[in-house]
Amino acid sequence: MKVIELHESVTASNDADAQAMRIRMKEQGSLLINLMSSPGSGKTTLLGASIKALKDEMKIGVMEADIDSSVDAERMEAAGAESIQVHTDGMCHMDAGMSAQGLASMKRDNDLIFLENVGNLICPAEFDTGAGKNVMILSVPEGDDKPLKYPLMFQKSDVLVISKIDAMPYFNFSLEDCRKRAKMLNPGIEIYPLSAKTGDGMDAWIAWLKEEVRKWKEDK
Ligand SMILES: Nc1nc2c(ncn2[C@@H]2O[C@H](COP(=O)(O)OP(=O)(O)OP(=O)(O)O)[C@@H](O)[C@H]2O)c(=O)[nH]1
Ligand SMILES: [Mg+2]
Repeated sequence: MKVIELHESVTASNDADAQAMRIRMKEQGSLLINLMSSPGSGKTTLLGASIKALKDEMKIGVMEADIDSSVDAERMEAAGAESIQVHTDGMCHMDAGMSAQGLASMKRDNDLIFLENVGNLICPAEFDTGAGKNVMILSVPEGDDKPLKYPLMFQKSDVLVISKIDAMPYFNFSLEDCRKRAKMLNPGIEIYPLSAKTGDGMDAWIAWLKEEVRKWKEDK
């Protein structure tokens, strides 16, 4: 398992670096998806199920960003993706320079690359990683009020995945209230409620991924 120790980017121009990276990734035909959420909301589980559904149709890479350990990267490699683990030197987010350092160590041109960002709903939203799409996950046990408390994350995301919907009977979670609150902050946000455990709602999410990879390659 490849583990890369990252250091904070020296450049002050993160937005420019991120834009340059998006252009490079477009030329290469690799769609980078930045996946953000609280710790334990189900990022790695969703990635495992997505890799299983897509690995016969496209090459998939995963960059796992954590403060320590390589358990998630090992799970992704076992699922069939090219997988690298990056350690963020204690930092609670990834930025464009850090993503570029991680991507440089991938050995093949993947069609789809997931960056599993460090688990929290605050700092990752503040830094453009150079990804083509930003996806956030909110799990049912976290509560439907989170758009009110962490607005920036909802504003920066193209897609909101509401995960663990199989747990809905045990929590006071209103899909409708959550949807309204997220749309108020970001009218264009697409919302996919699903359970990676039961497979409920997975088809729509997988269809979105396929379509985005197709568009990313086509609009070159
Ligand atoms: N009931 C239920 N549990 C789930 C689902 N998806 C994930 N889990 C459980 O949630 C816990 C955390 O899942 P992970 O996929 O490791 O979450 P993560 O967001 O990658 O966690 P970090 O990387 O530590 O931030 C595990 O116990 C999973 O089995 C789901 O759809 N339903
Ligand atoms: Mg994880």
